[in-house]
Formats: sequence, structure tokens, C-alpha cells
Amino acid sequence: MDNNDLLAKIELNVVQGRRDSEDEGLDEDLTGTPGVSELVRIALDEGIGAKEIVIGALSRGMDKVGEIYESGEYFLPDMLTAAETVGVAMEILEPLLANDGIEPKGKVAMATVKGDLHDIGKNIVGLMLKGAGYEVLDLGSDVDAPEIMMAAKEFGPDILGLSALLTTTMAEMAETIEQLKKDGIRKDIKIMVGGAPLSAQFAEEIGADAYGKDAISAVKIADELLSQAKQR
Ligand code: B1M
Repeated sequence: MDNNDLLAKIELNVVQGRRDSEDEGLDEDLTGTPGVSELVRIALDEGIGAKEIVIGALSRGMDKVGEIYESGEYFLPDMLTAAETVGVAMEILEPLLANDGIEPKGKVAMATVKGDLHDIGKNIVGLMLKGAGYEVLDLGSDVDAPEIMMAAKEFGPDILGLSALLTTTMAEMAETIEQLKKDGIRKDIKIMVGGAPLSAQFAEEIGADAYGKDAISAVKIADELLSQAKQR
């Protein structure tokens, strides 16, 4: 099996929500064949990088799950099952993406905003930032503005990363930025926002410094924001 076949297999098993060989699959019976945890280990043994697995298989798998859900074929529990397989893969990949022992180049606090439980995109962006040498504080999902402010004061991030996947929770990003302004700490922190329903225009409207379209661009943007912060 070549590298592309392996990545495609991981993607398929995310879509089927199969953590390991004992799982059946959401709409195909694949019992007995390797699931996501086994395939990720095989891919690593074959020399495929952790970053490539995240971008080339896990992220793509979840995009496909979204399409199937939108078509009405998958329901909420199916999405959740698929999301859990990504979590299993991330547990294996996280230590490989973290630059242990190296002085972090900057600090990033990440949160999915209040009312929003979608954390896969945030987790992927956080992992990629860790892999790029940042110290990342993950505040979790459904995090309200006061919690974010408290963390910002205690942790002192160079960059605050906010994620939202629901159109209804996008407004919470604006609320968080307003609170940071009122508290006088907005000027000390660069803010990047991201998530499928957002746009660069929305980011500008709510007074964020940048919009991250995906995990790859999020790392590039973080580097730019950090260099701007250091010039201050
Ligand atoms: Co929900 N969900 N969901 N869901 N879910 C969506 C978002 C939806 C588009 C599906 C649909 O109806 N078509 C829809 C939102 C519609 C809308 O707002 N207009 C939706 C809905 C409606 C809901 C519920 C309300 C359903 C219900 O209960 N009736 C409910 C809400 C719960 C809540 O949050 N309060 C709900 C629940 C769930 C699950 C719990 C089952 C599960 C989440 C599990 C989890 O995250 N732990 C789930 C999932 C999995 C999805 C879909 C299928 C996939 C989201 C995902 O993980 N994508 C999604 C449909 C879709 O997106 N097509 C959907 C993969 C991920 C890698 O991409 O998060 O976009 P994404 O992140 C990308 C970029 O956006 C960017 O980089 C990431 C990597 O490339 N990015 C950033 C993200 N954050 C960033 C931050 C940055 C920079 C870049 O800087 C800080």
C-alpha cells in the first residue's frame, strides 16, 4: 500500500467512525480490518508525517462526514462517532507534533466560544501550532468571555485564537473582543478567529486581527501576528 492509499484508508475509516479493527463501521461492515488507531500507527511506521496525517486524512475525513450529514444520510450520533475517531488519532499524533524541550516561539490561547461544542477544528489548529513551536493553552469548547479574559490575564498569550462553527455563536466572538477592550487588555493580544462559517470580512467587522481559513494558514498567520506583536 503506498502513502496515498494509507491516507485514503484513514480518511475512509474516519468517515466510517471506526476506531479499531473491532468496530463495524457506520454504513459498511469492515470488522476485522484495521481501524483509525491501527492505520495511523502503520502510516507513522511507513514514514508518513503526523502533520500529513492530520491534514491529508483526518481533516478530509471530517469534511466528508459533514457532506454526508448535510445530505441527510448521517445523523448526529454518526457525526459524533466519526469525531471520536479523530480524537483517538490525535492522542497518538499529539506527542509527535509537540516540539518537546524546545523554547516556544510564542504563546497561543485557544478556545471555541460560548454555546459552541465543535472542537475538532480548534484542536487541529492547536496541534499544528504546537508542531510549529508554539506553547498552546487549550481552554476547551463552550468557553465564555469572562473565562477567556481570566486565562488571557494569567497565561499572557501573544495570540488568542477563537473558533466557532455555528452561525449562532459567531456573535460570541465579537462579545469576547468587546470584553477584552473594556478590560484594557485587547491592545496586548493579537486575535485570530476561524471556523467554517467565518470570513475575513467578518473578522475585520468584529475587530479581530486575522481570519484563519484552515490549519495551514493559521500557522502562517500566527507567525505574522507574532512578528507584528514583537515589533510593538
Ligand atoms: Co455540528 N454542525 N452541530 N456537530 N457539525 C455543523 C457545524 C453544521 C454545519 C452541520 C450542518 O447542519 N450542515 C451545522 C451548523 C449550521 C449553522 O450554524 N449554520 C451544525 C449543527 C447545526 C449542529 C447542532 C446544532 C446539531 C443539533 O444538535 N441539532 C449541534 C450543536 C452543538 C453545539 O455546538 N452547541 C451540533 C453538534 C455536533 C457534534 C457534537 C455531533 C459534532 C461535533 C463534535 C466535536 O467537535 N467534538 C458535530 C460535527 C462533527 C459537525 C460537522 C459535521 C463537522 C465539523 C468539523 O469537525 N469539521 C459540521 C458540518 C461541516 O462542517 N460540514 C457540523 C472538520 C474540522 C477539521 O473543520 O471545524 O471547519 P473546521 O475547522 C477547520 C477550519 O474551519 C479552520 O481550521 C480547521 C482545520 O482546517 N478553523 C480555524 C477552525 N477553527 C479555527 C480557528 C483558527 C483558525 C482556523 O484560529 C483561531
